[in-house]
Amino acid sequence: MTRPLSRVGLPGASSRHEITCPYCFASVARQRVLFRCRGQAGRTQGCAPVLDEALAAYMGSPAGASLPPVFAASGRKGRADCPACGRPTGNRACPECHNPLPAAYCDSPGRIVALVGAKNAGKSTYIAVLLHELMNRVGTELDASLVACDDRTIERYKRDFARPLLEQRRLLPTTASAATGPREPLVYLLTRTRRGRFTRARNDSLALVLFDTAGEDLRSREVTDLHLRYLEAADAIIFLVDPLELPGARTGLLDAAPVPRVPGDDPDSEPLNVIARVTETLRQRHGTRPGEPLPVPVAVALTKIDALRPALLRQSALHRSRSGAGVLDLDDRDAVDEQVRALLHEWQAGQLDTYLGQQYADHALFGLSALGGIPEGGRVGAGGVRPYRAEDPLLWLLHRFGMLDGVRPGGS
Ligand SMILES: Nc1nc2c(ncn2[C@@H]2O[C@H](COP(=O)(O)OP(=O)(O)OP(=O)(O)O)[C@@H](O)[C@H]2O)c(=O)[nH]1
Ligand SMILES: [Mg+2]
Ligand SMILES: [Zn+2]
Ligand SMILES: [Zn+2]
Repeated sequence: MTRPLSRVGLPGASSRHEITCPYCFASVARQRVLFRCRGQAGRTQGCAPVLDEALAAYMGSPAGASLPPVFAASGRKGRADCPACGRPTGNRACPECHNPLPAAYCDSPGRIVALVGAKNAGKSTYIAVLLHELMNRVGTELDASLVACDDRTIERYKRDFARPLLEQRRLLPTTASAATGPREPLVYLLTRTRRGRFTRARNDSLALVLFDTAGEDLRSREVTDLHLRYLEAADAIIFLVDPLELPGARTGLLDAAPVPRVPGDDPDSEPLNVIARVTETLRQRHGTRPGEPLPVPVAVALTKIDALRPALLRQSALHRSRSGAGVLDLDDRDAVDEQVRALLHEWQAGQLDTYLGQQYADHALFGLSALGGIPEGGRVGAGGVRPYRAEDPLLWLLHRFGMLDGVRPGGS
């Protein structure tokens, strides 16, 4: 049983009547979602595959786009009979791009999380590690399963993220601009079992859509059309900031850390300018007046904190491991938020915090490390990938989405 989540104050979340396609980000009325014939299987008769032109256009090639036909039908309980062959089907497809919309996605509120940050901020590495954490340690802790919604997501996660980084321990290549070819989001269904003391266990589901943007594409105002739609559809934003890019952080870095850029080198890639461009895009969609804060929650995370001198972290909240098990520890949250704010100000990057406070109704600061150590020679450091607090931004967002309780262990 899935329960509709409360959507109080959360914009963009698909309403009861509309869903946002996680592939083309079109907003479509539920009754417009198409069905796709199940085709021939074994000895049962069904429609033969034909070239699906809308899908081929989306994928940029006819390869893999020959499938049994789609058709419109009102459908009952998510099923309809194919008008051509009469076989019942429960397979759904987006009316715009014809990508499969898994039943679970149609039934659960989809939350599109936009992951943005300058070139080299650590976005791709973060996606690889965050998903792995959710499928393993953090998933267990939350009593949650993370399941890919389609085969392409499984394949792409393995090929582009898990195999190179986690198995072969090679750093990921720079993400190619979306202008060079179609790029697809990774679509997962996160299902949490919640056990009340006196109530029956209940499952809450959330479709999690992650899109790995190329920092390159966020440098200019001419963002691609797909990016624009992705940002416009976002229900939450994770904004990654590389502390090595903050000139003021230089003195706080380990000697082994790469030398930070010269300030003013490439103003387009400065964190503040990247977030300002994203913010402008969001403003157009939400139609807010300039002084009015945007309602989309923004998690701002300093990446690569393994490169900071231990002295900086010793007294710090960031130094502790998160204690919560299946809950969001709000005391810890406040302490980390304060700590990162102090670091930003110390590094003359307080502007970033001030700007976010002015533009967004709800932003929170984080510090994390996806790799857990400084890489060497294009490879992950000797100890392997040892993420640290990588899940924090997502836990906060789950809390915001009403899927994770917040507690104050201090009891206030
Ligand atoms: N020390 C340390 N370095 C990291 C970490 N994560 C990423 N890096 C370094 O940052 C580099 C860039 O990481 P990516 O994940 O490719 O960055 P990106 O934001 O996807 O970059 P683009 O695709 O160009 O936009 C990596 O090659 C690593 O050298 C981390 O947790 N710790
Ligand atoms: Mg990348
Ligand atoms: Zn058919
Ligand atoms: Zn679509």
